[in-house]
Amino acid sequence: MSDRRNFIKKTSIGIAGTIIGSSLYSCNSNNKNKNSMNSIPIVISTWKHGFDANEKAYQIIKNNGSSIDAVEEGVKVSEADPNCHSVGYGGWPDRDGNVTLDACIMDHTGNCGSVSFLQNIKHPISVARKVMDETPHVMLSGEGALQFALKNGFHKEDLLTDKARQRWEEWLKDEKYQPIINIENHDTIGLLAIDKKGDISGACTTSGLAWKMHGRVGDSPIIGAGMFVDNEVGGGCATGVGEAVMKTIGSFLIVELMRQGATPQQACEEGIARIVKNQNYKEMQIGYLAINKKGEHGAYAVHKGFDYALHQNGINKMIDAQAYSQ
Ligand code: SD4
Repeated sequence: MSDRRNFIKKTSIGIAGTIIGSSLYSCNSNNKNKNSMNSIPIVISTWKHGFDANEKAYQIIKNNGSSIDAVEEGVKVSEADPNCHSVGYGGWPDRDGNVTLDACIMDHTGNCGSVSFLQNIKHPISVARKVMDETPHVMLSGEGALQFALKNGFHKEDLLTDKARQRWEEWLKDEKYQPIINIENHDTIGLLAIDKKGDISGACTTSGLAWKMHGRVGDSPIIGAGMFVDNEVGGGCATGVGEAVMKTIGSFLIVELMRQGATPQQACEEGIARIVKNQNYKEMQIGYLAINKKGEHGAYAVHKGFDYALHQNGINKMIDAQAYSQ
């Protein structure tokens, strides 16, 4: 027992060192987000369209529903919205004109499911949920994910809207692949929720970066990169250039930092610090959200312009995240 105590003590000191170190990279390092309260239930999600997703998720929780149902139904609102250009129906396509979708979901027991490179299915998050609930696997991809979806009652649909097709045709004129900060990649939804019982779940769903190579998969369906929850600790989710998040396993990192005592805000700032340390952050946006078991939250981005929706104490509101680069 005393050995274990010593181990925990040493580990905490190690991690505290890491957090202090992060302030070298992150000039805005705060212990706590000024909008953070410790109260549950809570629903939090990325970007403006998160507002409507939060409404749906909170309704479910308010009516004594579970966080796993809340996160799935919440992000489905964005998946069905043709004006969300990085999620589901209406998403900008890859460089060959295909809308390809990535999604993952995780519940309070650590169970999770995911789909990647899925085409023609409007609600990839629900296919991910089916993978979680009804298969021995975590992740299905491409044609296999599509066949699984069709066998489970999902229908094929054309997800490329006229607007997305026009935008793609414009892009074809000079075929320049360069994600634009807060513009091309501003729509992925990551949503985290704690229900009345205190159980934490998360979901993340996207059509990925516009004009990506055909077959490219980002962070959003990767458990631990695009999203991760641990019911003892909290949850994290990511938006932005997925390659940067995958290289640092961002959401898992955030949850592990909170496990060792970081506040959600410190954890998000350290997540961004790990990215800006080694990567050309000037050209890309990444935003993180985190919640802990108490219902406190954190948010941080590489650049200004990342906002998120917070539903807590019965009020749903938009908040601008702080950023590393001013
Ligand atoms: C991706 N992370 O595919 C996603 C894109 C995104 O807001 O988050 N857009 O890399």
